[in-house]
Amino acid sequence: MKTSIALNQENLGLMPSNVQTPSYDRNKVTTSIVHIGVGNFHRSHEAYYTNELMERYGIMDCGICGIGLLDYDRRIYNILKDQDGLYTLVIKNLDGTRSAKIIGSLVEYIFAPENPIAVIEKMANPDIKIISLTITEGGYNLNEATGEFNFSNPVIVEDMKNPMSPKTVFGYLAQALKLRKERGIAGCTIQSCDNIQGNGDVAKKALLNYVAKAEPELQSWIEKNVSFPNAMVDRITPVTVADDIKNLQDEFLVDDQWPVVCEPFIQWVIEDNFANGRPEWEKVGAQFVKNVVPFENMKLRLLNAGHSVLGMLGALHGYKTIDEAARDEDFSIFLKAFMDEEVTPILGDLGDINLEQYKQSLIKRFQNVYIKDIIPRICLESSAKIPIFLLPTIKGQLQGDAKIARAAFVVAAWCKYNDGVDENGNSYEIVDAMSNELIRAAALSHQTPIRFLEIEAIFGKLVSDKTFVDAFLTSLEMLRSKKVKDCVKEMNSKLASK
Ligand code: CS2
Repeated sequence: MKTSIALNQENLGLMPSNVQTPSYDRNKVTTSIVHIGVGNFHRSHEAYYTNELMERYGIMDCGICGIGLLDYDRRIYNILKDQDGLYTLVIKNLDGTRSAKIIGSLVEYIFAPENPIAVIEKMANPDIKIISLTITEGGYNLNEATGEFNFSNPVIVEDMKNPMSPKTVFGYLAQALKLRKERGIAGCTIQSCDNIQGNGDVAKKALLNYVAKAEPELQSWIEKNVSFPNAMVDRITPVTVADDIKNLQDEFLVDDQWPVVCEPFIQWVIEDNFANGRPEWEKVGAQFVKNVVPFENMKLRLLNAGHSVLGMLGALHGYKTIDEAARDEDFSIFLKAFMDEEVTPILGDLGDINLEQYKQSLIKRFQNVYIKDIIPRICLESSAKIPIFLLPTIKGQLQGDAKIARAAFVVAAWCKYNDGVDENGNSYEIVDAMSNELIRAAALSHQTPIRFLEIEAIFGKLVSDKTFVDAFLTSLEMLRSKKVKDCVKEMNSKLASK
């Protein structure tokens, strides 16, 4: 048996021919992007697009410096240090074939807890034109229902007290932008790559809220010199599991401690609003448009919400992965009807987009058996996801023809999900910043079902909408007396005739 080759710069030349390696000289790459949150998604998406620019067009001035803000990031920091910033992207096609590509665009990495000043200085460096973010849906620290910045968050309190050793993205951005202002350096773009409606607007709002209290004299400078483009980002990127590491060693002889696996599909639609220039990502497939709203609506409310539908129903049933749930006929009928009857009516004018084709392609993507996207990844942090992915659909529908039965059923399934045990009696952990509140509300809902909807930070005023509340209560009662699959079958046949 051939031995696998440790991934690092020196060994790139030893990689077998079925592994694509950077053909450009990484020493010539200069850094103009700082990225906060180097998780799997950043590595399958922005870093991939940027690598393609280097590889196919020899554009070398868009290297990325990754930043790890959290103690949790220590592992990726150590691995990337060992591997000279290199990692493998394994693309898993629908027909079961895979390709392995080593990505070289990540050329620096700073672990913030060890060196906060280096991070601030890097972000303030005049060569840096873009600070991009994947800090998750919940990372913007805004209350979902009120939209207000949460100043009582203990890490925010700490950042206000110790501005030179920040812990949060807002603390870092404020200090770095302050330096740029003081030193007369041009502004930059803060580019959110998170799954949020108006992600640029949200990033701007959160930062300006923070700055208004922490560094008030910086506010107007930011408004004049920093831009926050909105964008829709898409590529299904599951959690890396031990088998992925082993398969990469067996099939491609690459010994990578943390490769990334993903689907072949990729999309990035960006508002062309960059304060200090940008890479020509359009050369490698990104779309620059004036208005990203239709694309965001479509993606968040169909793909991401579709994931939540399959995730919640699948978790109760005891499925482990999204493809299992998506290949369950009852669930897929339910999902398609949810998309057609409850989401499509509120999407409005999508211009040239062929929506039917998009929905069909989503179902195929969900069913990709090679992706093995685990259901716990989809269900984690639902308190930050559901208000973005699903509740806008309910609110939109309530103003129109009010078809919300399936969406309300998913909210009820989420309530039941927070009991922490599936229908086979297997328990699982609720991974969520609001887990205590969710678990408590779900427990109370056994006696008084509406308690779940009383979590104001999530549902806001929806608790007083009778149509929604009735639909939720009917669903929860059904889910607590029957198996989820039987409920779904019943809903499929009952609602089909309407
Ligand atoms: C998922 C997303 O986290 C989730 O719930 O829906 O991570 C999804 O896989 C990506 O947005 C795909 O682009």
